[in-house]
Amino acid sequence: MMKKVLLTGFDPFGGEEINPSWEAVKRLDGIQTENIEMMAVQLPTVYRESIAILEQQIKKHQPEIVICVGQAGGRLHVTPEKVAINLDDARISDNAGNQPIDREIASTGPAAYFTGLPIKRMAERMKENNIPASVSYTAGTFVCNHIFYGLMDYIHRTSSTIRGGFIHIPFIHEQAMDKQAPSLSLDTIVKAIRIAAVTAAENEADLHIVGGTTH
Ligand code: PCA
Repeated sequence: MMKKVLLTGFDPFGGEEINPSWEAVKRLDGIQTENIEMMAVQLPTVYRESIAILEQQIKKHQPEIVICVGQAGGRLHVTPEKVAINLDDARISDNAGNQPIDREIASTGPAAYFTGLPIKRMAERMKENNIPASVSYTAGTFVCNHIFYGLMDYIHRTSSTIRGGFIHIPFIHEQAMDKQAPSLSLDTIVKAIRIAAVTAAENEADLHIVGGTTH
């Protein structure tokens, strides 16, 4: 059976002209491959409004799987995230000028949610395809963690069968020309997200393999 995978990317923030998360997911919009059908929507890098739009888009598209993607400039790897925390703590303003400090996302929600996606398996498949990838255990406290928490909270609140998660990606080469920062090609990131979507559709359970970090 064909599974619908809703992909989201963000608009540019923090002085960047593009956001590779949107550049990548928009290339997968409308593509059918290996029993999945992908659709892509752009979210604003804005606290709260991003969650409202995500909820509307979930109701509209009725996906089985939701994978939100965001830029993590400075990271070396494509990093599927393990955990979303119930905290907004902004180092910079979002695209609407909001800069919440030590704010709960959901006053009745738990401190954290774990992803519903098989993230170790996703990272393994990416590595088998020559893409540097590893699981991350922090999505930060900016809008990416916020959308990840909002997604997981929506799934829990509505007792939905949707499986959801989040992937952070590095800069793409075009963004790294004027800075000293690691980057991957847009093609590589598009491939990584396609692998993530197919892997999530094919597997509910994660691999029980060594991962983690020591710091
Ligand atoms: N990255 C930011 C928010 C939007 C994006 O692409 C983050 O990591 O929080």
